[in-house]
Amino acid sequence: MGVDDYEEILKYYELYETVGTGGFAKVKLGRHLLTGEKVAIKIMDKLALGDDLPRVKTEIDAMKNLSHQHICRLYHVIETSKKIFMVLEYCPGGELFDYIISKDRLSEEEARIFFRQIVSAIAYVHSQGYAHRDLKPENLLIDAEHNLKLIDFGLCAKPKGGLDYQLNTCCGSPAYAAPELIQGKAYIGSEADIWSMGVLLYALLCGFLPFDDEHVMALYRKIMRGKYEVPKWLSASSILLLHQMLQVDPKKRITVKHLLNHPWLMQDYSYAVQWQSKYPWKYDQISATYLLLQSKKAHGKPVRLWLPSLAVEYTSITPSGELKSKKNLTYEDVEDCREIPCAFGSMEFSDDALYEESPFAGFALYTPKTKQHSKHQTPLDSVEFTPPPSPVARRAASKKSENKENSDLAFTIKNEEPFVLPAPKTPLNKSQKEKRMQTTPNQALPSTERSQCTKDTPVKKPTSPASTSEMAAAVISPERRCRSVDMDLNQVHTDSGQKKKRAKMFGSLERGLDKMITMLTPGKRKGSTRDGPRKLKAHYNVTTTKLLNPDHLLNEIITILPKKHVDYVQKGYTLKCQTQSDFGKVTMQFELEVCQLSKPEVVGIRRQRLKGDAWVYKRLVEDILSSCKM
Ligand code: 6BB
Repeated sequence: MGVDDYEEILKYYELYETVGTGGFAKVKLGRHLLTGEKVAIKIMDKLALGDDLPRVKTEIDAMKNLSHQHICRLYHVIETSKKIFMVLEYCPGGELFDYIISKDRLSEEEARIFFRQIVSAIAYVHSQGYAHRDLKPENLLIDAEHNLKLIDFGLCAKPKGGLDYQLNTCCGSPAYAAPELIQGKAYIGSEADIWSMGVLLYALLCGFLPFDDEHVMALYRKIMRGKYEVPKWLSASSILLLHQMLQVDPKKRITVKHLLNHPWLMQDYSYAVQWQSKYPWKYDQISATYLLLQSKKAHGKPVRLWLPSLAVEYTSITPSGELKSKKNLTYEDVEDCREIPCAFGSMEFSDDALYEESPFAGFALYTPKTKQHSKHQTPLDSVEFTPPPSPVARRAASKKSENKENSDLAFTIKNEEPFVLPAPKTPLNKSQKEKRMQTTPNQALPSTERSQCTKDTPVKKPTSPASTSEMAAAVISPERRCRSVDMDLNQVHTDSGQKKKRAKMFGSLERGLDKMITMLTPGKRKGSTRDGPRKLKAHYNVTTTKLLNPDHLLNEIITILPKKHVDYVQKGYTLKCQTQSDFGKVTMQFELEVCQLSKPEVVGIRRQRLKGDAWVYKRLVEDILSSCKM
């Protein structure tokens, strides 16, 4: 894959680790340069998509039309000659599926909180004429506020005559598919969604599926019979609701309208499920700015923010959308302006000097150092336009004139002349700069991770720049912003891995050299065994043990994995695991990481599924962990 494809996304975002790999897409975490906001970026390779390309178009079209508090937001779509990038809302809580299995099952009260949000999302989706057709706990993510966000609209349908029109395509995951759908009959999309929601509610309340079988035909027979086990812990009202949703005859199935104020959903609530979008368009300063910029763009004018008299005042937008200006700038104010987007006029000061290491979803990245503000100053933290986290943003803004047709939003200033940014207080000499180049920011990752940008994201070997201009180019080069941690199959501990290993020996040699450079370069090595395991907080993806020695646990897991036919790559205390079918197809990818917990000071195991069937993964990980002495 060419450099150009990633260069386009790297103009606006920093890329971090992969959190998911599907059949044709991979999801990476990222950060929007201008705002510093975290995002998820779905990356698809057009060639690999093949016949699935229309599915991506369906998803993008649907997500552009749907805007709801329980639907994952689509912020940006970038298409290059080879790739499609979808920039999506960041949901650090991961999948609802993992949350359920971490707790075995949810209490009725907790299931109700989540299920009301699912009903809200689906009532809205149906009101817009869509059926989702792939509802399952893997497609519901948990955001930072512990709210659910529906994802994956690739299989959704919007029948031309409305949702009452029948559909024919059999799609979705078999375990959640309605009986009429698997029989190949014409079906109504909204009715099929209600069935899937019944299976989902059952999974929330029971921690396992109502219809399950290793063999698809046997599974289909169970679904068509519609008989499921009723565990003793289910309340009478839960049993009734499940019965109303899991009706084999779609015409007897409850509708979403009747779910909104169903007694089970109303228990402990005084109001029906609110399904209307809470993201209405506001007619305030921010919306006006957005609409006016959009109109400028439509008229072929450069898309810029016009900040009047910037030399003597700077303007910011408060959280309420008000414009705030600060007159009579002092030298310190100008210093502060380095950190607001409108002021990126210079590459004079050292970019690296502003950055320090901070944890990001378990991996290292760089955020601007917080500046100390004297009492009389407005702290920039309170300003809506907070500093973008990267030198790249500054370059993007200073390159504004080159970028006219491509820029969605390029900030500029009206009068740049008097607005000269101060040089760094202690300018770095060339050798100091070069040192920084070698040690930051990529340094914070284990060497193999750094070198593994190669798989999808091209990596240039960092060479010592000869001049300051080369230096600037190196500072903003894409590879420095790609901290991918993709699995390196060259190192997989397996027979099939051995063959690939030989085939890619030269790549490995190069990586070995890289490793050595890292070892000889002072600096932090996250995830390296010498540093010990990472300290993590108790989280639902972390299983606690009674053990105190992380190395014992790591060795224990390493001995178990081959017995369970799991191949792995070890990176410090992280085991990147995968299973393969008899034909060598990768069926599942997941990570197991031995970590240190505090209070109680015990060793834990973090697990994360990257690819493969969620329930098969659950059984496998349970099997591995129960085989370990812990
Ligand atoms: C998304 C996301 C958004 O992820 C494998 C598939 C949004 C993922 C996320 C996360 C963990 C930590 C931080 C953020 C839209 N479509 C797909 C998405 C799919 C993967 C989820 C995890 N399992 N935030 N995050 F998942």
